[in-house]
Amino acid sequence: MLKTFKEPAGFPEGFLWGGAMASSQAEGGWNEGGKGLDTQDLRYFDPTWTREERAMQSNRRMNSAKLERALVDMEDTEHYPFRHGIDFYHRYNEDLALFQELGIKVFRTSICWARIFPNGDDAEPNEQGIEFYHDLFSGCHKRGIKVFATMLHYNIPESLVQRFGGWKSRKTVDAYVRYAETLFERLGDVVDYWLPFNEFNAGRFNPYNGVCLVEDQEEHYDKVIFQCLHNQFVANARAIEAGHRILPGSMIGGMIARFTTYSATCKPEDVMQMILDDQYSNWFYLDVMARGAYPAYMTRYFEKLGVALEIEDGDLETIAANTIDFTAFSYYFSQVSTTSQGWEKTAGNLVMANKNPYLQTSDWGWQMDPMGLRITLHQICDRYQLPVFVAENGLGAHDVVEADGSIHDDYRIVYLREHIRQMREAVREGVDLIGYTMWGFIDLVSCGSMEMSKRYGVIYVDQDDAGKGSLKRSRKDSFAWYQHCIATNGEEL
Ligand code: BGP
Repeated sequence: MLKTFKEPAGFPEGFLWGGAMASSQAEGGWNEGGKGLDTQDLRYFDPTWTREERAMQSNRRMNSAKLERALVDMEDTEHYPFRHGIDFYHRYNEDLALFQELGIKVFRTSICWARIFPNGDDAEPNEQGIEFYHDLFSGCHKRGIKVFATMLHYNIPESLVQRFGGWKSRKTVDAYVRYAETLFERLGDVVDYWLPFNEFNAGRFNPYNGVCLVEDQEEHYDKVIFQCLHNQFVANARAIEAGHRILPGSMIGGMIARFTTYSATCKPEDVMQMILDDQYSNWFYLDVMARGAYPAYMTRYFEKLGVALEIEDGDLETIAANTIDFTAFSYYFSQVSTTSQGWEKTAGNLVMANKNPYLQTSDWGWQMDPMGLRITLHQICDRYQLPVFVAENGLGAHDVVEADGSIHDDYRIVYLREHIRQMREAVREGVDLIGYTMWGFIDLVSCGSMEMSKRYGVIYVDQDDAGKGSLKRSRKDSFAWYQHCIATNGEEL
C-alpha cells in the first residue's frame, strides 16, 4: 500500500521566534563595569562621510595608523560608534520589557569577551562582567525568553591584538578556550543555545572583524588569514569539547554568513564556478565544523593561493572529535556565479556580489531574495542533516519618523513576510528549522558601515549617525506585524 505523508501545517510547536543583536553594536558602556578595550571600540567613523565612503572596504580594515589614533582618541565617542551603541548596557531592563511585549521566544546576543576578561587572558574573570550577563539572561528567562548566546561576535580584547597579533597566535586560542570554559561554568544556568563564533567565514572577507588582523603588520595578509581560521577551528572544537563536558547535553552551533549563489547561466563553466564559489566561501567553514575534517577540495585552493597551514599535533583529532550540534547562518542576499568578466556588480553583506537581473535591491544595494532563503535551508539541511537556525535575516533601510512619532515601515513588513513565507514552505518540505532570530530587531549601529541610519529594527531608537538623540525606543508598524506573526506561530502573515 502507498504510504501517504501529511504535509506539516507550518512552524512546529515551540518554534523559536526571536530577535538578534551583538554586544558591540548595542551595548555601549565601553569603559564601564571593568570592561577592557576591544577591537570594535577602535573602528573610526565620520558622520559626514558620503554613502560611498561609508561602504568602502578600506573603512572595514585596520592599520597601525588608525589603531594609534584610536588609542589616543580616548574621550571621543562620536567617531567611534561602537563605544556608545544604543546604550543597551544601561537600558536593558526597559528593553527586555519591550522584547517581552513583542513576544519573542528567544533572544540572541553576544557576550563581550573584554567584559569577562578585560585583557583576554587575565588571571581571574571580571565579576562585574559576569554579573551583567547573568542578570541580563536571567531577566530573559523570567520573561519567558530563551537565550541564544554568541560567544564571539567579532570584538576581542584589544590587548590580544597588541600582544599576539589576534587570531594568528595560539595564545589567543588558549585565551579563548579559557574564556569559553568560564562562560559555560558561570552562565551555563541561563543560556539555552551557544554559538562559539559569529559568521565563521567573516575572517576571509573582513579580516579585521573576523580574525583581528592589522593589515600593514602582515607580510602575507591574504595567506595568514587561513592560519587564523585554522586557529579558530581549533578554538571552536576545544570550546565544543568544554561545553559538552561542563554542560552535558548543551546545544552548540556553527554559523556562517550565507552567500547563496546561483549559476549566472546554464553554461557548464558557470555551473562549475558556482560549485567552487560555494565551496570556498560557504561550505568549507560548515564542512569543518559539522563534518569534523578539512574538505579535500581545499587542498587545491590552498595550493593555488600558496597557503601552507601550520597544523599542530592533535589539531585534526580535536576538530574531528568535536562537531557542532546545529547549523546556523545569516541570510541577507543572494548573488550569481560566472566565469564571464565584467559582470555587473552590486553590494552585499561583507562582499561585493554579482548582480542578478531578476532581483530587486535594498536601499544599500543588497539583492533581496526570499526564495533564496528557502533554497539555502534545503541546501544546508540536506548537506548536514542537523537542525538549522536562521540566526540573522532582516532589512537595513532608511526609516522616516512622522510628526506624531509613528514609523510606517511597510517595506520591512513586506521583506519579513516574504522571507518567513519561504521559511514556512521549507518547513513544510521537511527542513528541520528550529528558530529564526531577526537581525537588529531593535535598531543598532551597523556593523559594516558603522552608521545608525541603516536601520533593521521593529523597535526604533532615537539616535543619529553622530550618536546624538534621546535614545528613546518606539514601536514601528513592523512591531505589531511581527508580534502577530509570533502570536500565530507564523500562520498569519
Ligand atoms: C552580519 C553581522 C551583523 C550585522 C549584519 C548586517 O554580517 O553578523 O553584525 O551587522 O551583518 O550588516 P550591516 O550592519 O553591515 O548592515
